[in-house]
Amino acid sequence: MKERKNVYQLPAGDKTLEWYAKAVLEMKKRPTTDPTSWNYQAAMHGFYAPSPFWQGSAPLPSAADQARFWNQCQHGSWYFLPWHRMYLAYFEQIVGATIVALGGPADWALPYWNYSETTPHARDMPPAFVSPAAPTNGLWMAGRASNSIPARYVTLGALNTIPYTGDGRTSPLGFGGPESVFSHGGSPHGQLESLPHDMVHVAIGGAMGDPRTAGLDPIFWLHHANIDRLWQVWLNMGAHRVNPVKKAWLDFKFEFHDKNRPPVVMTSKDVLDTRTVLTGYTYQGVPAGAPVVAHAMAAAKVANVAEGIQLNERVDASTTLDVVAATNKPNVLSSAKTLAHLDLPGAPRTRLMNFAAFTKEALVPSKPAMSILHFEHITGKGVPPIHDVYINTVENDGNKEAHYAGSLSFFGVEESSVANVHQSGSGQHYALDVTALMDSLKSLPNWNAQRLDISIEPSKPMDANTSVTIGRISLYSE
Ligand SMILES: [Cu+2]
Repeated sequence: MKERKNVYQLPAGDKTLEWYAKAVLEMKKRPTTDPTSWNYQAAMHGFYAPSPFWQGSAPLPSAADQARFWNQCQHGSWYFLPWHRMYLAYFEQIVGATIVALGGPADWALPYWNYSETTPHARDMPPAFVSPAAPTNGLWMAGRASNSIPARYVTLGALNTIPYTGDGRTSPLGFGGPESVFSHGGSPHGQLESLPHDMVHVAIGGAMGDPRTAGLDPIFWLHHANIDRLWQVWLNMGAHRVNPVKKAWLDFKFEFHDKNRPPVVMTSKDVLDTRTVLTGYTYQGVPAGAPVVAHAMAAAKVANVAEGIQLNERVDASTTLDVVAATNKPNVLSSAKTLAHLDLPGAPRTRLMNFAAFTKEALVPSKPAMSILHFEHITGKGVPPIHDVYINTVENDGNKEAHYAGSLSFFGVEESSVANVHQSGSGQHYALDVTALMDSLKSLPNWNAQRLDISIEPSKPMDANTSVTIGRISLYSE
């Protein structure tokens, strides 16, 4: 059993990163046609020949091989977590075999980067990935935009999400993504995928900022190990946090290559327990095993304290939502803030009580109606900056942060804007749960029940090679 360790808690003199760096350089020597090469492994996530990051990668495998094994990454989908777990498992096996061939230890495991920790420098990329800044350092990557992630882009509110699936329209948003077919986008990203996953990609930028090049950056794999770890953390919190049980999720087959290169097949069912994925692994500090189910609030609180977040449960997975307002023209984003507004239908609706299920909770009449703000048909070019969304800042009450609704990463927007074998080209879709924010804004003196003002603000200037258009902004509510 391997243990994937916290990269910032590796003991002095530990060789995990040193061996990783050696293996990366070794895998980079292999031709792109070799499934165990650095390029081939990255291309399984995504490949885009015109990208500067892919220059010099020829000769390439046959078109048939590319169609079968490349561009497989699952985003905006309930397969996001299991697909990336499988992908990491075979990658770790291939790196491990490379390290053994180089004379290294047999128990190498991928470390994880927990950027959400409150320890100093947790949000800085581990130093070994930054310096020396030279191609001789297997962990360094040219073209990154930043080596540090702003705090608001690594928060873990996703762990509060109860249902695994959900699209924020017919149901609340899900932790792991909406039910979908084999997918590259188009449907809203799951809560964990939106934040912190997408944000970390775009905040680092460069190759990491685009799914078609992200796997080329050695930090990608430590980032995804952390996302994979958070899946287990979420399950361990219990209180109805469970994986899907539908056969469409459990049995869908994905193809990879193992360390000996032949194709192998895996399904979600094969990766439900990390201890039985290939030779098995656990995460340092995270109990593995069967998740606690049904109101395990004590365990949930312990897990939350460990992750440094507040518990704010929503167990109402059966809630249905309706669109209550939408914009009627697209919004083109720029380096200035973009203002849009929604005409609301009037007085806020209050949640209907189910007196058949008369509980302590039902005695509280003021539970706010769930409200989800959707950004649909997002198309664009390049790697645009993360944009922060505020509601009703026109009130200018001097407390802007109290109006913060969340952020939009646009991770993969260029790819989603073009129709191809995997997607329609109808663009991306993000959804922000604004239930608590709307509830607090309603208590402000200038609340207008007929109008919601939305401000979309770039976290840094847009450069000339990037663009984003949001086709429609809509509000769904109970
Ligand atoms: Cu990713």
